[in-house]
Amino acid sequence: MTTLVWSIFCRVIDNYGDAGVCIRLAKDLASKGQKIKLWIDEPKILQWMAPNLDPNIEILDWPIAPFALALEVDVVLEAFGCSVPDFFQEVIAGSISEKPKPSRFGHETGDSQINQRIQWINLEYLSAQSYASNNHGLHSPVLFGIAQGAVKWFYYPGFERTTGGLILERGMRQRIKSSELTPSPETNSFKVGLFSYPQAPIVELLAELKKQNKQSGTPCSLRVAGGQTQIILKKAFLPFSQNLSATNSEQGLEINYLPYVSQDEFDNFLWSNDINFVRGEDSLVRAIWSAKPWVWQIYPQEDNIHLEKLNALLDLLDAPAFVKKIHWSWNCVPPSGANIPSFELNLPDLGDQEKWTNWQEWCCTARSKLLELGNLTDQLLYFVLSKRQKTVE
Ligand code: TRH
Repeated sequence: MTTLVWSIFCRVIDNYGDAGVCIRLAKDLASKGQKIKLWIDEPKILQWMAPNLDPNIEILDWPIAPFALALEVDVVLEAFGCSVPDFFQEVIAGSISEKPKPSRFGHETGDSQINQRIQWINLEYLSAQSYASNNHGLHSPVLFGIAQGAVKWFYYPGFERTTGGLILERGMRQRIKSSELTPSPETNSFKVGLFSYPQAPIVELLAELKKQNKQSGTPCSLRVAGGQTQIILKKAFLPFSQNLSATNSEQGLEINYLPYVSQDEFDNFLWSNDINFVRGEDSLVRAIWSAKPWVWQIYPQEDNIHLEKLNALLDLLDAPAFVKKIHWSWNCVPPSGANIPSFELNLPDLGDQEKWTNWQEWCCTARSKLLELGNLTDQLLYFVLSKRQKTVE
């Protein structure tokens, strides 16, 4: 495989997803022999998210690191429309050359074609909506500004063959295969992984777990990933412990607060739970690969447009009606944020084996379907190499 030098640009906006996706992509590209320069405006995040990086990945503090370091570059990838600095746009535009256009018979025609040696890619947000398929792989010529004359390609991750697919990092297929051969041992507790936005009905989830524990006698353990949810939960848990004057575990509901951990440990966490509440983009994909029943909280947007994105995924993966209902409950914002009598999380009863098996089987089917898409990284590499062949060779 040709080794290319990639400059990946990432701006951490308000969460960890942008960095999470970029670092996953960087790691997977590096595992395929690619050389990566990751320009990131909050490199501190990587201390916990991605310690011990491959030496083929260089982390550069954007915009502090001198751009001149970046003159050696074959691919510029801007994540989620983060706009590469002017300096890079100039470098990209500088890589454009005009070549005589050969005819079908090999001789020159007198016409010329524009060649851009540096491939400029915009990696888009993940969506199951049709625009991902419709726009994937399209290019847009830059009509004015420093990069005038250059071409930018739009790369859409997605859940269909007509998109760029999902990152399926090295070793994941093997991990999935082994898990299918040796199903996880039966335990007598119910482990719930929680990684959510503050808008999630967390108090209701607590109430639900308490109810389920009372009905089934199964001890429940809520394992909360690092972030704001922990603060909310600590406050929310107080009324429970005061009313019941008992310790957490005596109540059959244990709450564990996790520190921020590396992506590898985060993935192990998802694989070790019986159900995962995940959010955003990257943790959703990792939960899908684990095939433990998952509930996705989508990044909330104005006018509820995010709900269209949520439904597009549930429809595309043919989610059972009860799984859709749970998603709708989990994604609605309760007016007061407190216990609302009419609010139902709609989780199946722990004793309802049939429903849990249905859910589990649906997760496995969805995973198998998505595994068929192949790996986003391989497709991206192929995409870049084919565009490059047309321009460089
Ligand atoms: O943090 P997120 O909510 O990110 C979101 C989404 O990407 C969304 O699409 C975007 O618009 C918004 O950011 C700005 O959730 P996500 O996508 O699951 O990313 C979390 C990343 O953090 C993921 O790579 C896993 C990683 N992580 C760890 O590695 N360790 C941890 O302890 C935790 C809590 C997270």
